[in-house]
Amino acid sequence: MRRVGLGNYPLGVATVLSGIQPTAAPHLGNYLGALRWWVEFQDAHDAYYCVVDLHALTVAGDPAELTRATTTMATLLLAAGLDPGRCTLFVQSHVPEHAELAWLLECTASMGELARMTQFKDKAARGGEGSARVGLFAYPVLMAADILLYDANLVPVGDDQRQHLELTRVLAQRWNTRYGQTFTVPEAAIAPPGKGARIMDLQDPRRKMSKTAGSPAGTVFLLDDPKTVEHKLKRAVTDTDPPGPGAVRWDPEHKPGVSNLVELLAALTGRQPEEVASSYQSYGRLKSDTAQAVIATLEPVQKRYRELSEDPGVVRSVLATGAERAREVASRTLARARQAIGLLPRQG
Ligand code: AQP
Repeated sequence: MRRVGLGNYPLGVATVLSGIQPTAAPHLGNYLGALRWWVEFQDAHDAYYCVVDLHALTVAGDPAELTRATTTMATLLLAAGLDPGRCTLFVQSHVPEHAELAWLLECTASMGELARMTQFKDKAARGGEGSARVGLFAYPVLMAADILLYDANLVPVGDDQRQHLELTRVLAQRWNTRYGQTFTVPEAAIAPPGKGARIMDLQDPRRKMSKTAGSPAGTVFLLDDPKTVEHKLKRAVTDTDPPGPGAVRWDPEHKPGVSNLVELLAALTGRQPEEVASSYQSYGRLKSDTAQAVIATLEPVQKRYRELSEDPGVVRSVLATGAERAREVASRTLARARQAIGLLPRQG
């Protein structure tokens, strides 16, 4: 991850956008790969963050649950440190420009490009490609619209979104070449290896931790209580190497389970994974220290979440203000795009 205020973008110069799907409560992977960077970036740049409820429609779900999960997600984002005074937080569907720009971009993308997206292939494979929703296929284009509407320079995401970000860049460049300069071409801001860019499922460390595709026992949710966290970490899959020097090391290819625990502890404590690994000889102590680091990180977030949940009006008002601010920017970009592609301007 580029340090805030460094790299190509000095403090205050970049615009940042990122989103999260309210498919379920967020987990440690979402937190370490994305959310904690969102919190950091809000102090350095002009930051827009959204709960991408339209994306959640790409897979089956219960309508009442979606409504609930959208509020829970927004509340948790605030509890995790987003401050509406320092960033714009909104719900994607409250800004209809996202869906309209997605259509214009769908007429810019090709079937072949979308068919190559690994996340589509993985998710479609679960229920059979023929019955996968068209929205699941087109979802990376909606994501491109989310980003391009705000002229975002930086998009803090986990490693699983790398391919979608590349598609966004390709679509922006193609559009700019075809119709004239319209969009800013964004860059992904992905944590460096060993810093939480891809946290793996504790029960199946070859698969990423996921809200919907992971195993419940292998996924630590931000609202898990301390006992549940301890239990999940204690049962985390490691390997059968005997304890001793070198048994604990950061080697994601050969020791995925142990490396995942090392990476978790490193990311939570701001240390290097190699340094963390070198201070352990047994898996038991690594697991219990990792559990304690997770609990210490989640405790203040959960406390703030409970406080915010007592007055849902506060969250609703943050989202209403956020949508208004977001629409001001999004409507200007959409007007630019409509004009560039030749749509007759709306009167009035
Ligand atoms: N395991 C992960 N490690 C690090 N980062 C991760 N992210 C997701 N999983 C991990 C990042 O979290 C942000 C929000 O993710 P999302 O809601 O847009 O959906 P996703 O990428 O598809 O993640 P999930 O948790 O697997 O959700 P579902 O099950 O709904 O598809 C993104 O920046 C993502 O990279």
